Amino acid sequence: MADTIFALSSAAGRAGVAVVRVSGPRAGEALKTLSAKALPKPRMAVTRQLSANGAPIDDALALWFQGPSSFTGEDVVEFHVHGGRAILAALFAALEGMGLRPAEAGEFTRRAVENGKFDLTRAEALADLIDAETEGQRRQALEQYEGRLAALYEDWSARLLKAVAWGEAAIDFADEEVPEDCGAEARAIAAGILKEIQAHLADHHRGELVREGLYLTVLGQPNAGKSSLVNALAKRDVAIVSEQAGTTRDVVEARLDLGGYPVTVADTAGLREAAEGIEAEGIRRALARAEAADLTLLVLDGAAAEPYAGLPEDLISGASLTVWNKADLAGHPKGLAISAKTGAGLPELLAELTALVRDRLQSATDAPPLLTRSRHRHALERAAEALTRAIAAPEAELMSEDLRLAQRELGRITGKVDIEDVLGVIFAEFCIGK
Ligand SMILES: Nc1nc2c(ncn2[C@@H]2O[C@H](COP(=O)(O)OP(=O)(O)OP(=O)(O)O)[C@@H](O)[C@H]2O)c(=O)[nH]1
Ligand SMILES: [Mg+2]
Repeated sequence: MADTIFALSSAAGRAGVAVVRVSGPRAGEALKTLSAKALPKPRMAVTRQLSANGAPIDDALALWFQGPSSFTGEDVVEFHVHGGRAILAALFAALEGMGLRPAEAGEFTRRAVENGKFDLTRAEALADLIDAETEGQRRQALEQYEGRLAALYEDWSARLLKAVAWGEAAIDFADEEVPEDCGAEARAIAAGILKEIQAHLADHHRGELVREGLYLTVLGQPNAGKSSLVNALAKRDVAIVSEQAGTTRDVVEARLDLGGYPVTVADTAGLREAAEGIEAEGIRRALARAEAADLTLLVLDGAAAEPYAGLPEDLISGASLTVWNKADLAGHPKGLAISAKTGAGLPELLAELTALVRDRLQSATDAPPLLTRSRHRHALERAAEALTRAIAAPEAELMSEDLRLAQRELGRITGKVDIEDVLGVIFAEFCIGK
């Protein structure tokens, strides 16, 4: 039997209220002992004075969740105490004194998964929801937490189970009279699922990028105003600005929220040919960043005599967006004219950047849920490989083996791999009296 664990579930530090969660078979006993009263009705908030060995700890709000109707599926108690360090220390000491154990990271959610409260994709979504910094991340995480991704994978899994069952039948009853061609049925189902998995994989990593954020690299000649622009976009002084050409050497990063999506913008060293030493290393880093970036923003000096001098041709033509800076100086605004100094044109630039980011990351509201983790991607890739082999397999045995493999990979994503399921479907669907 599981032991009983406890942890501070709200953020650490001084706060108005702190929530301490207790989960496990002795959770109810903890509440009874500390409050010296009987358990309240489940899910009803009550006030209780908590004390240990006759010494009061705090006046708390207490909630009793009788398993399995709780977050973890076990008996759970929540103490809402005043959020002071000494109160928490006293409460934790009392709980430990009763033989309860501090929880490990993620242990409540892990127990919830183990008790079938949710699958792994929903547990991961919970982590994403807590980490979400932008609207787009929050929406995606919430959608996954509500089980849309789990439903998609479980649908494939359920259909694949039928294919596995047909495959088993093709082996078991190869020499007998069975009405359908079991092998062909299995292949047809596998082909249908394979097509859907391939479409799901061909998503340009949108869901993963929403979680992790896009990388935007700012490039241009020395003194073009790249650092000034990055500071203006970040609304704080992240990079040093000076009239000296070659000021920025290292890559300097700032996080932006563009249209609800996270973007890491990188300021880089100005590009010029006659650079040496540290500056040359800075340029090497700038070019490496440009290579790895999802988007590049080319900043040209609109007041310069030769605004393109020293810039590699492929960076000029390959830039996601080009802006002409120092519009306040130059009397000849070209293209998208901005001034990092006065702020002129920045709203237009932000709108253009946001459109680029949305174009990469946004999906239609009625679109199927996106793949959000490389863990899922790897499992789906292996499932697709197994399905491809299964469809082409010359013998029922080989086909079946690969169908099972694909099934196991899907089961890995949701955390449900169970051979009993296969047997259940075989008996339910075929009704062959054996
Ligand atoms: N008038 C005017 N000056 C600007 C503008 N943007 C930047 N500057 C000035 O141009 C000079 C260079 O700006 P930085 O932002 O350091 O340029 P950079 O591209 O980061 O330069 P490096 O780091 O050397 O590659 C500074 O003196 C800025 O004040 C602008 O829009 N208008
Ligand atoms: Mg700079």
